[in-house]
Amino acid sequence: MQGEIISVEPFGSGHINGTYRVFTNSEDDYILQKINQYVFKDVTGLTQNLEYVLGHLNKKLLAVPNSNPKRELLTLIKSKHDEFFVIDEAGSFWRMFIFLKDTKSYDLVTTEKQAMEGGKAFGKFQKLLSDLDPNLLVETIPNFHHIGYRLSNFDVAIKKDPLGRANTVLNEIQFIESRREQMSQIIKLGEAGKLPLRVIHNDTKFNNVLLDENDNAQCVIDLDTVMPGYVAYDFGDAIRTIINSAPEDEPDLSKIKLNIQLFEAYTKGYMEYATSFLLETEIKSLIDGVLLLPYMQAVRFLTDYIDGDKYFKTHFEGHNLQRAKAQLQLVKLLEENKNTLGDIILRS
Ligand code: ADP
Ligand code: GN1
Ligand code: MG
Repeated sequence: MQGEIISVEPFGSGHINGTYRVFTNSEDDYILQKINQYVFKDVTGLTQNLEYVLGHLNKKLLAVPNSNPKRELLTLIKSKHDEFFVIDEAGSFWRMFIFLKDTKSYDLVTTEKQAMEGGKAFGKFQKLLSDLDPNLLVETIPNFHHIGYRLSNFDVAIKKDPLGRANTVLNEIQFIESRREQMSQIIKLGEAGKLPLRVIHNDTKFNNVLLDENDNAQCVIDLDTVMPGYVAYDFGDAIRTIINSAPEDEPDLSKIKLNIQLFEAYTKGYMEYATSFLLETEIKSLIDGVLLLPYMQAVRFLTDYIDGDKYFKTHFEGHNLQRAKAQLQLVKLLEENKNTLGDIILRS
């Protein structure tokens, strides 16, 4: 780290880690993060993944004319003890990245340009990692996007029901139950060997890509879940946050609408990179990811609500329930428009 610290302030709207901006009197500011150890049990494995992934991306970018890894990639800072994290007296893990100045991280996408640039960023990210051996990476959160695993956690939460909340969400439980079978196509195809496991990002919500001051793609961030998965997971998770014209936790369900133009723009940007390496079966699976990811997200939010809000940061009582309801509303709208969206993917 360069320079003297001037101040440290909480930063961003991530749901998992504790994130701070460290202002200094040098050219660089820094992002300081307290890693959430309830979520990430193996911080050493996670850090090793980061080193592999950033090392690989750096090598690949250096071969691209006019690229600038310091702008386009996260830079992890080493501690005095030559490690990429520091453990405090309480046993908490902290780490630091260079703060990428003059960038924007959008919770809500409003223009086709932003959506298209996001698509390019995640398409390029997957493409650059398509020759990294997935077996080198540890699963930082086992079964992260395995819908069967998520539904079995949901079942356990309902059974234990520590706060007596399950009875108050019977409609939502019923909605989830009625779609159990149809939401398992991707995992079934994957387990049957019909979809390749690749290195994917696994957390492609739009605020995990930084755009520059002109809304051009600059850097993909939040790499803690980069590990093996199916490409449809990344596509669906990004679309979940782009196609919805309302925030992820919108309380007024009538405000949740699909913005098909933004969907089309993201898909176009993504396909610019993805058509060069995706198999036909993967392209066909993308539409299933579009329905699956908001469904899985609703299952995860509702499980956490029933469990007593232990996983996601919440800002008020009932926040996870409000998030789950909004995601389920999004699933309803996506189901109604599945054919239109599927056609757009196939012609992009
Ligand atoms: P979480 O896992 O909690 O989502 P993130 O790593 O995504 O944590 O960081 C939270 C937010 O902090 C991001 O959404 C982004 O706005 C901001 N951020 C993270 N890293 C950087 C960085 N290197 N430069 C600028 N902003 C960053
Ligand atoms: C979390 O870390 P963040 O806020 O970018 C979560 C994602 C969810 C998302 C929902 C490690 O993402 O899986 O999709 O919240 N990350 C982890 O907003 O669980
Ligand atoms: Mg994040």
